[in-house]
Amino acid sequence: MTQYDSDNIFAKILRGEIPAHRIYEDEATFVFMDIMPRADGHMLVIPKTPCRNMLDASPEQLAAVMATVQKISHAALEAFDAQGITLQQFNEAAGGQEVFHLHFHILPRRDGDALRPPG
Ligand code: IU
Repeated sequence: MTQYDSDNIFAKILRGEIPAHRIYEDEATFVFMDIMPRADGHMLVIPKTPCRNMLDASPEQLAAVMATVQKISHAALEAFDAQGITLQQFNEAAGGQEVFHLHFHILPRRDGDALRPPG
C-alpha cells in the first residue's frame, strides 16, 4: 500500500491552505462541497486525521466518518429537497480514486434524476 501523502489537496484544505465551501465540522471530521458536483448538493466527508483511503482507515476513523455521513445525509434530504442519497467511495487509482485522502461522496438524489458525469 502506498503511503499517505500530506501534500494531497484535501490535506491542504484541512490546513486552510486552499479554500473550500465548508458545510460542517466536528473534532474528527470535515464536510465541504465538491467543486465539480455531479448532483445538486454534492458534498465530501473526510476525516481530519491522515488516511489514504478505506483500505488503511482505522475503525475509529471509519466510525467517525460514517457517523458524519449519516448526519449530513439526513440534513441534505431537507436542505437540498432530495428524496434519496447515493454514497460513493473509491480506493486507489484502479478503484477510481483521484484524491488520496479518505472521502465519501454524498449525492442527494431526486426521483427520476441522473448523476451528471465527472468533470
Ligand atoms: P475521487 O475519485 O473520489 O478521488 O474524486 C475526488 C473528488 O474531489 C472529485 O469529485 C472532485 O470534484 C473533488 N475535488 C474537490 O472537491 N476539490 C478539489 O480541489 C479537487 C477535487 I482537485
